[in-house]
Amino acid sequence: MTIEADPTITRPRIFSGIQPSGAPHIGNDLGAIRNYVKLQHEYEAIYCIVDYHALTSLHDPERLRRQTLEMAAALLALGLDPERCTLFVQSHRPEHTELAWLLMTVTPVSWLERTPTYKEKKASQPDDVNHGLLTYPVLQAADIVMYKASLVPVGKDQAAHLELSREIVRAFNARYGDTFPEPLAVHTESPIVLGTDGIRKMSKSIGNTIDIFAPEDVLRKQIMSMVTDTQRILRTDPGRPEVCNVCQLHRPYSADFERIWEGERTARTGCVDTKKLLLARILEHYAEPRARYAELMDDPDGVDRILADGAERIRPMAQATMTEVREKMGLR
Ligand code: AQP
Repeated sequence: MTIEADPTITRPRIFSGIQPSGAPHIGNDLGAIRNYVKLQHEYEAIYCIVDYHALTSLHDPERLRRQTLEMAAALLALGLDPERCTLFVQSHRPEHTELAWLLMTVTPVSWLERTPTYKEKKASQPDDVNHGLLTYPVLQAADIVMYKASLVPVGKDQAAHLELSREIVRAFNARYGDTFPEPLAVHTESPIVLGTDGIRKMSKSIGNTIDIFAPEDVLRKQIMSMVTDTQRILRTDPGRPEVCNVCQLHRPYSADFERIWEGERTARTGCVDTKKLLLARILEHYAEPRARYAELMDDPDGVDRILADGAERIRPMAQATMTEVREKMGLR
């Protein structure tokens, strides 16, 4: 079935999930969240804070509760509009875990064992290789197909997971008949944002982030500690903006980034100047969201209401999918 064939779908649907790992960093925003905001105007957009996924690594109940609130407040502060999109918490729609179980029965274990993230997590938390780490991509596939989403705005780091979702959809459709569309990833112009080390992707677990909602002194420390062009030793050495992560980050935040790059190339400006300017531009860019985030964090009940409304709004879609899937799989 193509998504156009479903009469309940008026605009193509998109879905994306984000872990409640606290307030987001600029990699989350540049790689995914700014697409969430943009696409809510063009699509029927559903966004989910994936707390079940977070349980595979986070076992502190208070922290999980707080971080879920922080992520919700952050997404709203960055521009998600509950009138234009649906924002909800994964565990508020228990259909997700039921569908994940059903999809597991069409997913060979070998597909899951070869997932790069599973291998990375096994190495990074060797004392906690829980079953959820292995089946994480199946739950992710369930999240997406529950709403028959055709597009998934994500960063490039999610490419392998999305490909696996497509394989799971193909396996299900082949066994039980056309049911789910194969989801396609949509990327922003910055699909992989490098961290402050300038080498690895910006990531909370690595600790190389620039945190959008952190106090100004923390942001200053994060930006001033960034690794620049390692071949530029002296202040008078010409810089190479193509390889300097500070220069690269000016591109999304500074309309005059070419002038800034020229300053680096000619050694008119030094790395410290370029970092200070980046801090100023990032603070300017996020001034409104930062103020709005503080307001939302002061009103947790208001945020909870938005999340509860979201979960309720999509209940009929989730239930319709489960009825169809149970029927097709032969469950009475
Ligand atoms: N560095 C990045 N560049 C581009 N996109 C990124 N995303 C994450 N990091 C980058 C995208 O942000 C969305 C949410 O990702 P997530 O749910 O994995 O959130 P996170 O746990 O906060 O992201 P981290 O910090 O990257 O997680 P860990 O520490 O687990 O490595 C996704 O669409 C992702 O692609």
